[in-house]
Amino acid sequence: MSRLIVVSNRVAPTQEGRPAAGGLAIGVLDALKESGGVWFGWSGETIVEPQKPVIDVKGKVTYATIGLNKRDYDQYYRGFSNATLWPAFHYRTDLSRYDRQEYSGYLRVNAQFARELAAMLKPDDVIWVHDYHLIPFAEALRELGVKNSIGFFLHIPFPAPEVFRTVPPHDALAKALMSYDVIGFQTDADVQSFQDYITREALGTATPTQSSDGRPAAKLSAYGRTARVAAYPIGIYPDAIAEAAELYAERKAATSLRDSMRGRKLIMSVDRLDYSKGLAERFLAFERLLQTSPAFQGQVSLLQIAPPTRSDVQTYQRIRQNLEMETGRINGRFSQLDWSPIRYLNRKYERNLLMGLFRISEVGFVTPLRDGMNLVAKEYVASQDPANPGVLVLSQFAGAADQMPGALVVNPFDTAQMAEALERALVMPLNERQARYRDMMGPLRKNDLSVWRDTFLSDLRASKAAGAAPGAARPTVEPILG
Ligand code: GDG
Repeated sequence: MSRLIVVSNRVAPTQEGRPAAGGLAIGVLDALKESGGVWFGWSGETIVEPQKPVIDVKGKVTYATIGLNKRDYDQYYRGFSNATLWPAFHYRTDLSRYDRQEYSGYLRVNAQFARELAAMLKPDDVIWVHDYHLIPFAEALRELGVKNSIGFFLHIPFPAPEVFRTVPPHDALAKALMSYDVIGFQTDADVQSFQDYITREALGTATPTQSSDGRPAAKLSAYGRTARVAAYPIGIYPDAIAEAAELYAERKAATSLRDSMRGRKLIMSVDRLDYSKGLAERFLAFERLLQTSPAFQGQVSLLQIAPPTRSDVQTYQRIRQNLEMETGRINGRFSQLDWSPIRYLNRKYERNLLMGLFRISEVGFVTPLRDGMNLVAKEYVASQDPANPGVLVLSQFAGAADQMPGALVVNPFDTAQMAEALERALVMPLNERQARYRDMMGPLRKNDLSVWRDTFLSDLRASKAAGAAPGAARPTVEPILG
């Protein structure tokens, strides 16, 4: 089998089993180990002197990581990726800013990464690029003469064309995406949005076709290029999570939380501290529950774990201040001498422990305003005790909503509806909770993380057989994006 080259902004920790290694890292690593290959990306470090990629070989997998200088970090990562694309793709056009210099930096880093990777490629390598930081990566490789199959998976939503058009270089970004052979999205709605842009704005064409496993896909043509697009909803390994949850629910950290609840019920949320996750709206819904159904006062707490991310981006500092204020206000309003309604923990926890905490909580409250998929929703369900499962309250704007038929689905902009769903979840009879849990575990097992990875990779490998001519991966021209 040809080698797999994975390219992502951050490369997962090279030591397996470390708490930081999330599901995605594990899923991608399995594939790399099977076929052998390279994982290439930013090291997470900012550097002063330019450097070549640092190579770390572990068995069949080579990790190649490269530092970014301060200007590249500011323009490519903090700027265009996280202050333009991330908010716009999550429908927060009010928070999305555009700066030409940052966009140039974004193109420059993509071109630099492409040059470094091109030097490492073999002609039949299959390249899988991840996420919004790297949209122009294939185009930059093609400009260097690379002819290998290149696929792209977008982990975040692809917005409706009207919203995408608010990003000034939308046309260049869509054209760059069309340099990939296969473009994968989380949901059918994301595929449709991209297809709508290509057919309506770029005046391209879309022909229905099928994925290698018979699922619907489309062949898009525009800008003189052709690409296949389809939805590949990312999954988890539910049985491994269930096992970890069972074990960690009995560890000291989880049992002391349970003891501290003294028979009260627990609603639990875990999110990176991000405005797309709807934390403030969620706190308001919980406040409303306490206000409209006072019997719950003193009887239920909301545990919100929110590790900070991108804390040097200004909008992230503002959301943190706002949440601290809301927590203080709500706790000040309702706390009793021996009970406070919200426990807000602004730090990271070991992943397995989170699964244990999910297991001992009665409600999983997952209400992003927009989310590509949302793995926490899936992890919450997989962590439950089948004999006494908790209830998932889930936003209709998470990609996961399509796949979680047993969830209480809510609109995160409707505070009253969220409060009602919380109440319903807190009093739901055991037989209904069990039925809802079973309705979700079946699909979670059937579409686990290996299905996501294998269907994407088999479509990518098939795309080569279907047309793209294999060629030498030798740089033939200088990149124009210097
Ligand atoms: C992007 C898209 C899409 C959370 N806190 C801690 C911790 N986590 C883990 C969770 C979960 C992961 O991080 C978060 O994944 P999500 O899917 O919920 O959200 P994003 O980080 O925004 O991910 C999203 C995803 O990519 C995959 O395609 O689903 O839509 O936005 O696994 O458990 N892990 C540890 N400590 C924490 O405190 N170790």
